[in-house]
Amino acid sequence: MDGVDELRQKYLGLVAAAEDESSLEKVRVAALGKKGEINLMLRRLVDLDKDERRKAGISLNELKTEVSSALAAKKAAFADAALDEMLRTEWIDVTLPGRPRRSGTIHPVSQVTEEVTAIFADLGFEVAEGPQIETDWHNFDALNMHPDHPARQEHDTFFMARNESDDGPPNVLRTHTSPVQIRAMRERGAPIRIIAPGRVYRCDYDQTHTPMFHQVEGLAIDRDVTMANLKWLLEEFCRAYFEVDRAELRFRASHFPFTEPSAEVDLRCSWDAGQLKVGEGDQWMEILGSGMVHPNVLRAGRIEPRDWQGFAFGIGIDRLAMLKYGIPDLRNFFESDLRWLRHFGFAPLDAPTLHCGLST
Ligand code: 2NL
Repeated sequence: MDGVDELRQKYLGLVAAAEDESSLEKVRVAALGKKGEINLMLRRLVDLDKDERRKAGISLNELKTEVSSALAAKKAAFADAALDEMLRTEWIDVTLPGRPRRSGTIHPVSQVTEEVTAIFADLGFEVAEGPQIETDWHNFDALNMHPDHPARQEHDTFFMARNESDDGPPNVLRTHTSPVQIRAMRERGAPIRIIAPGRVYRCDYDQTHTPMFHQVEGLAIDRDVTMANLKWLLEEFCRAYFEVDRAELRFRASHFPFTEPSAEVDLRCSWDAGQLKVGEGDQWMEILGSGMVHPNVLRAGRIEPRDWQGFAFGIGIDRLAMLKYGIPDLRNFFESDLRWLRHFGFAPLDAPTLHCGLST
């Protein structure tokens, strides 16, 4: 049969010349496809006589095999080249230093909560936690604030929605962390030394009030705890928190329903050019409220007032943060402005401790 050699030359040439997989596929179809040239020739074998047909059949099948394997080899070469190209371009140098990536920062409120916790932990206080949605009883009655007590109105309480079927007063968003301490007294009994830091809620919004803010309360109950112990403790706290050698406090008579007697506590300081200095100067700055726990509150905590006594105090965390870190406006605290967070935030891995430094 004529033309087999020409076909061989033609298709081996085309395979060799193919520059990519799609042109190679076109060559395959032209040669070996159903209507490809080699198949057409195979079909024409019927026109030949027996001897010719046998010889031509053999050589056409050889041609077919030869072109097929040339196609397969070329295809494999393309795949190898593609892999080489990938290995050449898609590599990474694992010895390069990491790219500096902007990470988040610790919010001043979190930072100060950690600082306060570290200081009181060092002074022997455990951290207590409790629910932010409280019963009316835990938030008010147990703290010697009866339903018609005037201080209840001052608390600007957020009330929870109530099911029709419930009777009794609705639950509230806690207006202070005192209910945490009520729960702790009832669960653990006396003696007890705890602080309760956390979110509290009051329906109030202006330059110095946000509807959610942060408080840390402290409670120490034992046989013979007095306000002298309280004053020492708070001075130690102020020295540690403001990172100064000296802190002087002044107790001013006050009134809270849950303490008797009660004192508001002022810290000696000076303000020079908007800069706060603690432990010197002739100004006084109110920083917290405190007192001896009212007997009714001890009883609500299932602690017998004839056997036990103790002090309690409450500090605003947000204001502590503003004072120490020179943050001017409380409202920015909860606006989630990334520029503010980056400016006033703290490095994520610098946990405040007394031995490594609270704020450095
Ligand atoms: C303030 C006043 C205060 C307390 C909180 C308290 C808690 C229990 C019993 C008695 Cl369980 N007292 N807490 C006592 C006095 C004052 O906070 O002006 N805080 C910013």
